[in-house]
Amino acid sequence: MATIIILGGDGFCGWPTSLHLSNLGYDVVIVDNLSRRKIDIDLGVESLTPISPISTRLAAWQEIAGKRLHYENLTLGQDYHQFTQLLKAFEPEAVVHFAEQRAAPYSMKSTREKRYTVSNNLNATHDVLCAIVDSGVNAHLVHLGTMGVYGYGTAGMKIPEGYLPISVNTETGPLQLEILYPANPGSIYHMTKTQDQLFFLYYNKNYQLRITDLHQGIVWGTQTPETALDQRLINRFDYDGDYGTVLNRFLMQAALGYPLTVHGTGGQTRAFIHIRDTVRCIALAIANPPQRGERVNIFNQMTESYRLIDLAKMISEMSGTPYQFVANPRNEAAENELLVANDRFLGLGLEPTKLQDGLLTEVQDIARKYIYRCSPTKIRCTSLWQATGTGEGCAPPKAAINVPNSAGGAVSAVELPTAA
Ligand code: USQ
Repeated sequence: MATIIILGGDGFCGWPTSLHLSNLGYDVVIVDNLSRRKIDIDLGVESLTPISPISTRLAAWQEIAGKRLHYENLTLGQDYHQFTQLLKAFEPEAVVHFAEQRAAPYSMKSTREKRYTVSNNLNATHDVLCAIVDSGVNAHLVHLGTMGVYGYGTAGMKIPEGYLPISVNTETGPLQLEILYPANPGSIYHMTKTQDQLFFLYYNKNYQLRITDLHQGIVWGTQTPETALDQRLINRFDYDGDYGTVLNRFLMQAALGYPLTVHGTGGQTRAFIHIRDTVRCIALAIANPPQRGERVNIFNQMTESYRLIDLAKMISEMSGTPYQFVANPRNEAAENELLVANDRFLGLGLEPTKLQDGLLTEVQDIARKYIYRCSPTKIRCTSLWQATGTGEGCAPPKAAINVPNSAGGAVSAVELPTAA
């Protein structure tokens, strides 16, 4: 079967995708410089789930599935020559590109993280495109983009899949056009993804590269059928204020009895997708490539939209843990409506995993199982969007809460916020 190169194949979306594609019969080559693991060390935090070293992961998959994952430790955006050689050696059918710094709060932490996110993400994406042309391979590039390229105001319409039909009044009459939906990034991270879109537009126009850009919503969940096969294959679960995404954070906070941290009014509406659907969408995108000469193929990779306060209430009722409103550290609209077109994946046969499908409990069970690994001091979001922040970020009042130890028996007292 064909070879697929997965850039960022050790990360939260990349690892389960690597296993899923390997399970489908593709020969999978993972390229990853383990930067996500290094950022954990810098931040002094770990995935809630105990992830294995990459060598253990690879050996476990070979033992369990009988399939070999090839691994290369390269830094995209720097190791250009090696990457070009890799493309020539494997002649992949597709290159799946997850190799970008993916956390908005991390990208807003300080000048250092802003500069790292911009240089890492933009150089990586450009080198991937340039190397595909340079090596002469006919690989389809599948890129993990974000719903955040559209911005999170109220659009006043259903957000289309990438392209917006417009009508312009000219001297000779109305002109119908289809343009890229206007970019409206909400963070430095999101800005890099909007810049990626222009790289794609150009390389597609000038070199006829076949490119699919997936505008993904907020991923929730942690395990897929493949990562659940063995403890050594477990996927990461980020809960900290920089990398944890909202739904997983709420579920982890609920497991800890830490009042759920709703930023601002909770009137923000966001698009969501379960990690199981992420990997299925990537497989569908690979199986349905654009033709040479066709414009960049854009999908909205999301399955449902929710208002944050409704999520907080749902999880609070499920768990008995209260929610609290905390000062919003971000610069974002307090409230927005969100309607998103996602017909393209549904048309290709995606059967969406919904919040109501029972998987919330599965995620909560995982959070409960590994809650002893959490550092309560890492839960607060401390990354402020504006240089002159409006105050305390999300630093609510403190109270003692007990965190169970791994044996589930003895407890250790720590300082945690109370509900407002
Ligand atoms: N939020 C809270 N409480 C928290 C954490 C977050 O209310 O404790 C709020 C945020 O203020 C924001 C919303 O939840 O309004 C979403 O935040 P998030 O951290 O879950 O998601 P975001 O920063 O947008 O980024 C994540 C991924 C990113 C992906 C993006 C998809 O980290 O890689 O591109 O989701 S999207 O949001 O659709 O652009």
